[in-house]
Amino acid sequence: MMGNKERRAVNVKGLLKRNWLLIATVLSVLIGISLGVVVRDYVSLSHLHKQYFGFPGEILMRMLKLVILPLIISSMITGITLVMTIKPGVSQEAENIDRAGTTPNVTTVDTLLDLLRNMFPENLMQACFQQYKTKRKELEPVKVLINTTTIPPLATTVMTVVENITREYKIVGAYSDGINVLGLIVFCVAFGLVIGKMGDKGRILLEFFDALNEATMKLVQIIMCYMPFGILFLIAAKIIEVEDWEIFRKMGLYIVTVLSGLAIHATICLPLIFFIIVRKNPYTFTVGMAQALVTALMISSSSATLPVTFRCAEENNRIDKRITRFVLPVGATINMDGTALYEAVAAIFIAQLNDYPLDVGQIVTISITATVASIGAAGVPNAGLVTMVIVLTAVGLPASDVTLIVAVDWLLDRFRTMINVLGDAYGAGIVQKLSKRELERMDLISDVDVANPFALETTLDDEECEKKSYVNGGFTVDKTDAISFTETSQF
Ligand code: 7O9
Repeated sequence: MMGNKERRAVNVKGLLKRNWLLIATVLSVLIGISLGVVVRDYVSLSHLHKQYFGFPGEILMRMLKLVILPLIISSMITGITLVMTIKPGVSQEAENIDRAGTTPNVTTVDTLLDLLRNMFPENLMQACFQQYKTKRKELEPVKVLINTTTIPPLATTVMTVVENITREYKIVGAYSDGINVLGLIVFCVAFGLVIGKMGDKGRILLEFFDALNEATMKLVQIIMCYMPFGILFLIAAKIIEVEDWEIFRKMGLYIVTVLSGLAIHATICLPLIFFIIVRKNPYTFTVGMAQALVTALMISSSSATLPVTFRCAEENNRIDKRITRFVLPVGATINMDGTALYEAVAAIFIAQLNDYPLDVGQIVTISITATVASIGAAGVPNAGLVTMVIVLTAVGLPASDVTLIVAVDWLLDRFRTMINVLGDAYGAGIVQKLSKRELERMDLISDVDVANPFALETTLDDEECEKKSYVNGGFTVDKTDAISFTETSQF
């Protein structure tokens, strides 16, 4: 018999073993902060040396970004077989898309058109590293004759010439740096659907992308071992780099407001939606995502966190690969709860600074534009500033006021990214629940279904099964029992 003490020791050991990466990451954050503070206070580094100091962190970012492309391409192509059957009426953002009114601002029109243009890239290779962005060029001002009046006694004609009444612009297209994610996603969805329809001929491509996905995930596993070290230097370098700490005191209330909003969203709103639909403990789910959340907080990019999000969702929260492969990349691209919330709070803050009273209509406008802007952000080069300007101009606030919040943006970016990642993960959990039937149906017919080559684990409960025996992937399963089986790939 094992004593209580021994059992506890084994428990702790098991806990450490299972969560060593998470523990190492959290420790590295703490060490990084201390190292940063010490170096900042006691060592005077030149600007150049500060940049050298952040080198190990830079390598981490490069490695994470490296795997994004093969990861999303292979995921999207192999994971979309469910697109036809799922009706993803999940996120609250989706409702807002329909209601989004037009804003009178001209750059908003261009931004929206760019979004559509980017969905159809003219060159697939180029889409891997460049996006299209409209630039406007003003043409020579035109003098326009607007009024001709004849004064009767003199019979003279007076002409009023108004200068610059019509400003003419022309659109000059240009490409700028950044992955055209929307374009790639649209292409991969179409490509995946076509492969799925091709039957036997498409099988080789499906196998290819599936193998690519597996291989990429293996790489991610290796990269994650380097993560604690990289994060340590990433955070230390950031602390050394920031010069103006006073600003945090001045903007304290604003920071607290944004953080409280994000906290309420993460601990009440999202878990509530999750619980209502999935009927499982949302906080266990959040704990399962911990590694991804810490990563997001440290690197402030939900796309670079994507590889880690995949691992947490699949390994800890047991979300089906067919769901994560579709939902997570799309989520990382368009579902940014944290960003939407942040932009709305920022706009209201700026209005208050300007003593600009906002009525209910304007606050609704801010919420809707902030949501739409956050959905489109990934399709817009220099998105951070551009989307904020769109929100401000929508209610008539001066766009130049974004400079007021830029100083603390890097800090808030970390937190809103964390919420963005959490929102994506919850989305995947909810979609999994909503498409349970479709998943099970696909499992049953997978013998004849070419488009479902993945090894997966599924639990069927008896009320949802028809009462007859069937054969599946070499297993004979009696459906009258509650069964849990692992189905092997048919390839
Ligand atoms: C935040 F799907 C992927 F992984 F391929 C993918 C690749 C790139 C998805 C998105 C992107 C991308 O470029 N996204 C992007 C996001 C581009 C510009 C701005 C933002 C907004 O970022 C958030 C914010 O600033 O609030 C936040 N930092 O979630 O990453």
